[in-house]
Amino acid sequence: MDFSLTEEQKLIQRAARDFAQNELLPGVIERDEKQLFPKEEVRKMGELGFLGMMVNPKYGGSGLDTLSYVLVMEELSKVDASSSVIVSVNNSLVCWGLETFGTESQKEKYLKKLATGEIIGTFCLSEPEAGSDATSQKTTATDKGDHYLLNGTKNWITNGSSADVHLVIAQTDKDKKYRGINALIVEKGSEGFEIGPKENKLGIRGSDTHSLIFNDVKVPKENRIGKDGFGFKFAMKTLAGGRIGIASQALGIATGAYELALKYAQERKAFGTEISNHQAIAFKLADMHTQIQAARHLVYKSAWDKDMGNNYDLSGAMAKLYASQVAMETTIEAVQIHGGNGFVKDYHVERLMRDAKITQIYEGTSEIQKIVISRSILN
Ligand code: COS
Repeated sequence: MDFSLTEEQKLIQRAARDFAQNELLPGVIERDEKQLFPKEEVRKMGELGFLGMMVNPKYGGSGLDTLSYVLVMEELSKVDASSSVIVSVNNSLVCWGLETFGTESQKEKYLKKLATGEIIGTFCLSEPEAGSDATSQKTTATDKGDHYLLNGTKNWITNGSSADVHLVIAQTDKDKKYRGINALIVEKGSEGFEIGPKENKLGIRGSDTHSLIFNDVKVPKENRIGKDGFGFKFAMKTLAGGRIGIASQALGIATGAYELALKYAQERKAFGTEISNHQAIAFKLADMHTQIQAARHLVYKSAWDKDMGNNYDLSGAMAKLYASQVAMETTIEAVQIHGGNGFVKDYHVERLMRDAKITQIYEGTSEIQKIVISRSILN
């Protein structure tokens, strides 16, 4: 058992840390306040290879392992979870899904641009009435011979207005239930495709979250991913890896808040000494550090499972469940340690606390992770 990072992984971690500190930190409060999409920052992350980290270099990717991707997610998320969710969706859901299950021509046409960050993508599964209950798709993809006719609405779509490529899950044959669901590649600008208003969110406010509306959108058959009826399995398999990305985002948020709290506690004085000398604060720091380390082991283990070719449904679900809980608890404590300053935007911890909440919700709520985990241990 070897817990050390390779030299290459350390270099990648350092590059992400520097980028987060130098490029993401300066504008992060303003982007959060005004809900500004980090367009320029995303372009730079594309140049650094962060948008197609695990994609084979022949399709424009960086060809790295999942652990390297996790390390980058962790560093970006310490500072700016809005930027890291863009990275996570593009890498884990869009690029991975296309590279693993797409045809050669789909990879040539879409993956190359997505992996370099020339364009970004979305993953459209959730609907007004199908979030956790993902088999209940109301969006339809009616088979018209050489194309599908897509109708319906998708909700809470990350990168909604900024993406050029959308992976849309829709029901083709209702009688076949989840075996009649397909995954289709839909291009921005297709006739009948409309972007709904931007959501005004509690956290990750720099990422653009929209509803996407499809009215008789013609999608060529060659844009279907996998065989007819593969769409639900495509979504499940893709989300299993996505959960490792969100787990690493949660880990980064927790670590970012902890590091700020640790520094603050060693500077701020009360009752004649730094507050870190008070056991009430020191014990909080001890708990935060321990929980974060435990979360880190779960997250890295799930990445390792994926890289080793092991099944990672269980380890990814456990990593997401636990890391997101740690993110929530740690950020609340970080605000508490900061006292009045914690309630003020300039100190960053209140934003991290707001950002943490979504990690318990998207790409499968904590309750869904418990379904996945309990089914796995009971079967
Ligand atoms: N990998 C591959 N296949 C999977 C899978 C996985 N991780 N999870 C489920 N499947 C397959 C099952 O094997 C089954 O196919 P077969 O009958 O051919 O074996 C099919 O998918 C249906 O699975 P199941 O019967 O378990 O479906 P349920 O309706 O009971 O739902 C959960 C299972 C709850 C786990 C699923 O609906 C889920 O993950 N929901 C949350 C979705 C989500 O994350 N939403 C957030 C939106 S994205 S931000």
